[in-house]
Amino acid sequence: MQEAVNQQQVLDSAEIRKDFPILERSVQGKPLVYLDNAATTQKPRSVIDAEAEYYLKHNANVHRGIHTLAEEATEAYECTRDRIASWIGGVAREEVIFTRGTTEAINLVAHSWGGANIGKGDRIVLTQMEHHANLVPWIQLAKKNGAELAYLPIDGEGRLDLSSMDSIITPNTKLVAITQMSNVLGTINPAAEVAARAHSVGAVVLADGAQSAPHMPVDVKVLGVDFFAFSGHKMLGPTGVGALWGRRELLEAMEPWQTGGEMILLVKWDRATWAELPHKFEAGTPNIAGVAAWSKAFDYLDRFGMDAVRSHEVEWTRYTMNRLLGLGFVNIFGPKDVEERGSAISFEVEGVHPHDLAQFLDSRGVAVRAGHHCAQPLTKLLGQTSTTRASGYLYNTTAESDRLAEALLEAKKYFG
Ligand code: 7TS
Repeated sequence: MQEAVNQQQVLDSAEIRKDFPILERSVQGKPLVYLDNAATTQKPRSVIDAEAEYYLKHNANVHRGIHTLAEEATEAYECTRDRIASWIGGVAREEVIFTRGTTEAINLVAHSWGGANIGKGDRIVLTQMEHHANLVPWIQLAKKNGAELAYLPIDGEGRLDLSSMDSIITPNTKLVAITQMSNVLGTINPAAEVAARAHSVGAVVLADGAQSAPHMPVDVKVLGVDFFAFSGHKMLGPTGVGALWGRRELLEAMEPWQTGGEMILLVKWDRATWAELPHKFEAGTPNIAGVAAWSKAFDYLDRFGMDAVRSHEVEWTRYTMNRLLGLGFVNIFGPKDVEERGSAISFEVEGVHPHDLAQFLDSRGVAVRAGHHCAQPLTKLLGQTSTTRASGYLYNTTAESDRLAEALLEAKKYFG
């Protein structure tokens, strides 16, 4: 898979799989069917090699030493920042802050922007389908600063119900934080529409892109949001790296969240001033190897283009949902129309507990996730304590969906 592929071409998953060494392994004596991509994706050899190559040839700390290795390390690290800046719609590189992932990016905004701008009587609006990463930081902030929380509801098919949006996003709303794609329901949210309403009352908008950035084209300017958070490990990159994009005026006005080395301009015994963006928000030694290798994940996805990745997943999701529904005992949560959703398919099998089911599927080599998927209030709203989730990516084939369906049939017989 060395040459650029025509972006219109449907992806050749069989060929793509050859770039992912882990997909060749067996689990419980069966060829692995990896369908836990919403939790984390597998890595192509180019990403794995880049991380090793960094340690083998370039390892040094960034932004400090005036020696060749330090310059190479800094260049590799900063090169990924440029990559991200263009990848999310051509923003300024200074507006891209490296974090450990989506969770840390949202915590940064909650502490640094929220702590200073959300006070008593102010409102924070979220949706009923948020991952805990875009829920708990706001619960904590609301508690600390005396703000109130309100939620945009979901309809019976797990789509955002915007009919009451104007009465929920009130003039005292200071922040609207929504996921662009649900990790449980798969729902793709009309973030731009919500952002427009939020801005009309002067609120700031954060989009959680943990599930959207890996699976569809993202342009933060088209979305019209003010902050955008996402993770490297859900898009073929290493674990422990992620990014926050924020509008420059907001970032410049914010106090740093973490303080220490790398982020200062001047330090006296009793005070300190801060470095320019983005360094103000990057205290301490970052995951340099991870950031350097993340750029290879962008290279990999760019061979196909995100339109092609999205098209592949729409077809894979359509096939998989039809296959599961065809079994007659599977109930899928979230939108039925594949154009309205991503490839995370959460479901219940009548009479079988999700944990038992996941364990049974594992015995057949099929990796899925069972649980509340870090969205406890949503899972409860769906009337469940947990669900089973199969989630696909560009290397998943319909033959694997058949393996999933066959294993579900066996499980139903076994437990039924
Ligand atoms: N937001 C959403 C929508 C997510 O799906 C996740 C992770 C996060 C935020 C947090 O990302 P992190 O990289 O900081 O951990 N979602 C999942 C999942 O669905 N199963 O495992 C992790």
